[in-house]
Amino acid sequence: MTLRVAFLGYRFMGTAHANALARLPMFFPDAPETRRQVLIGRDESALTEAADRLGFAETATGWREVVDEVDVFYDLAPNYLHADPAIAALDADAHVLCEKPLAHTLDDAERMAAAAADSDATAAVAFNYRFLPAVARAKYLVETGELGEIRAFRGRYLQDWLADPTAPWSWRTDADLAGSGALGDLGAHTLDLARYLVGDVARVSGYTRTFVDERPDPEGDGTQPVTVDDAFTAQLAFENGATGTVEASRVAPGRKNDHRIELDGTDGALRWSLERPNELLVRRAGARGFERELVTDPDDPYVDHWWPPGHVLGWEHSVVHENAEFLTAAVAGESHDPDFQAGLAVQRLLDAIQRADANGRWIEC
Ligand code: SOE
Repeated sequence: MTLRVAFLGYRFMGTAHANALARLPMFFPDAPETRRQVLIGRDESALTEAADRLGFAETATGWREVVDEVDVFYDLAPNYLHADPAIAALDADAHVLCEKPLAHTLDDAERMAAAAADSDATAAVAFNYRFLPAVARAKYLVETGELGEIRAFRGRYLQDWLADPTAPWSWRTDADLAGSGALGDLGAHTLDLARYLVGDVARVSGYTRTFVDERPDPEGDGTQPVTVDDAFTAQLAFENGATGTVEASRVAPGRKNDHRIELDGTDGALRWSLERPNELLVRRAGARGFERELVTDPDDPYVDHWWPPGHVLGWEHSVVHENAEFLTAAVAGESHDPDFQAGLAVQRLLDAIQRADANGRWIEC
């Protein structure tokens, strides 16, 4: 059976997911077959150009009429457009992959998780960094006890595309449309990895800052207010007693897409950075320091699908792997990990960090 797929949205992540669907038959021949059926957007001429480029058969300017016509619905729209389309698609029994963060508000995330729990369809939230070979290997090292009991998580995600105060206003800088700034856009990924690798979080602190409070209006001569954070820091207290620190910024000069995580355990430690995505630095029991492990062997997660040993993989591949896992789970009638419950758990952390900041105290999660 060929799955009919619709995408809501066709910019960065629309291109990334269309690329993933195009790669699957070549590199993951066991993954379900898909047809890129309908591309949904508002601007008809941009939509037609994108549909041609991304390989979609049809276009539509509204999502309501499409959800009943497809088997799989990808919500790649701005955050405020996640809840209603995704819920309608699940109600129509379409499988849903929704970009992160799950929603722009905790209320919407709760509605989405409830709709997913009531539906037989598979609901996935796109925390794609889990599907990089090095991160999957880190999970394996934690689960097999190589690091011992995890005592500390450190994560940070830094970018600089808003460091320039003349960088334009967009939906990503507006709280009503995005929910939050660096916190939800970048921190959501890191918080998901914290939960994935260490476990549930019991309480958080939080500090958010907006350094540039208005930006040029891309459609006019004036400016628009910035109502989200440019940067945040937070402390996490995990339920298992581990400590955690998380930081993200979109105003960190020279940092293009610098996502790092570190774990300390009783028997070992590890460090990973997206700037060197194929390397894990691992300190094993008894060693003096960290050793560099290249995660590019055929027995490393996903690597056997691609090139001979040492022919490195990158960010793009994480999205291909994520799609292979999601579509396989959907056809098998199984849940995908991370699902909407995992998206909701991260949304609760985003909300708690904002409340911790507003109240100047730790918040129980
Ligand atoms: C923001 O700049 C962004 O595109 C995020 O939205 C993505 O989730 C991240 O992977 C890269 O940066």
